[in-house]
Amino acid sequence: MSSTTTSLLPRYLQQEEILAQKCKTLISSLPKENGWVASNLYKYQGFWNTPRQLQGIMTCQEHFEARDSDVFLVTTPKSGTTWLKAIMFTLMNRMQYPITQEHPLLSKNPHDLVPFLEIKLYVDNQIPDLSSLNSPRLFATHIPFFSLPKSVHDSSCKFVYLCRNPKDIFVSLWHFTNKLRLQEMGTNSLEETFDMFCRGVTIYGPYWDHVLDYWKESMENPHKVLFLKYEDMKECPTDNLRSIAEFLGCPFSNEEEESGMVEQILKLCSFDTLSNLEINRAGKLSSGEENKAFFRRGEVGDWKNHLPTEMVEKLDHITEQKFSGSGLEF
Ligand code: PAP
Repeated sequence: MSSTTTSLLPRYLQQEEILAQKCKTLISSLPKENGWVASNLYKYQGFWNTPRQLQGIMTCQEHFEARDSDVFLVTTPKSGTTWLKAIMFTLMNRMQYPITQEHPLLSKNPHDLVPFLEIKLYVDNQIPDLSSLNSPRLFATHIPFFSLPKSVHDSSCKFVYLCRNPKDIFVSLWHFTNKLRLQEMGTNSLEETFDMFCRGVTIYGPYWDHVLDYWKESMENPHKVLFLKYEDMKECPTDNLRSIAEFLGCPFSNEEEESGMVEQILKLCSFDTLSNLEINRAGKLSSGEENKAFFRRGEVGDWKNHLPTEMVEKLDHITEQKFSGSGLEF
């Protein structure tokens, strides 16, 4: 693709051409597969990445300086990142931004309020100055546990990890990536992408390895990693929100409980509220993705409407095998 054509593409579709030489050299030696959207995927430290994402991980591994008070919201893609970003932003900033008509979530997409480290702050070789941010700083990331910057491992920061049933993740990711493809690229077939998902070849995949590394850490260090499931959040959002608040050391006071703050936060962050806002119906992220692509159905079990029995059996079998003995199940 020529550089003129490349510059007309949304940032998320830009490929190897825009990388710094250091990253180009590295990826030339890495295992490679076709990507789901446009670019290739490269396997780095055991996980698959697009070129931009990989460069962002490397830059952030080199330059990010953690603080003990930092909070990381971690997910594997399509686990409910957008929802959890909305919830944690609202929770942690509830003094500064009470729930009024002026609340930032009403005019900004959650991805613009809680930036991803590797695909926003450190993307495209940027090295942001994050030193002036007030503590506790809230960052999001999809980076696998063992690829996190060393300063993060050396600090006593906290992680809230959200995972989701792999069948719903796969269906959500299949829809999402097809939406991001340009019309002339056509859509990926369910079969082809299913095969890749099962082989672990998906952004930040293998899914199971991502989840397991954080799960094990949460078992060993429950004060460091709070491990949540999308399905539990849907079933009992109030309990989960209270757990997040306690884990982060900002539990709801009696007055807040009595004023109905827990319910108000959940209503503001609900799929219905967020997906119907103008900003999320018509806006775009700076990287070019349409905000509405992050709001599809927001339900548990939509896989039943998409996956034939053989796919369900195969995915269940892989999940049972991978999670066997870990205590984690769906
Ligand atoms: P990301 O990891 O790429 O940022 P993420 O937000 O995890 O994406 O995935 C979007 C999924 O969360 C979508 O699921 P679906 O395809 O099964 O519908 C989206 O609908 C769902 N989602 C977005 N916002 C909410 C919300 N407020 N409540 C519940 N689910 C939500």
